[in-house]
Amino acid sequence: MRLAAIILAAQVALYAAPALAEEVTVGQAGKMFTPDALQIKVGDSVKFNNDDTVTHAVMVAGPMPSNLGPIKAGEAKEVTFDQPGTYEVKCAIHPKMKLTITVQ
Ligand SMILES: [Cu+2]
Repeated sequence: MRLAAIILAAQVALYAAPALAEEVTVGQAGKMFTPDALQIKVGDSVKFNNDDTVTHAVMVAGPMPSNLGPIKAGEAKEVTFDQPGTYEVKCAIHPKMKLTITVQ
């Protein structure tokens, strides 16, 4: 009975917590970002999966620029967006790869 009360209290605390930051996954296959446009919230992070057979190098331009460096085939890197705005993401190796991320 006591254990049940503790579990119930823990569940209530979980539901009452503010919305947690989300992790959105972007694929890189066929030398393309999929999707090529994203809308996320401040504090969310984007995980760049390299599903290709070649290395990609993700560069993020915008209010909080970052250079993720090379991401080998089968690997992934993640970046958190703590500032709102529009970000243009490119691959430094394949300039045709483009992704726009809007952070609100
Ligand atoms: Cu690339």
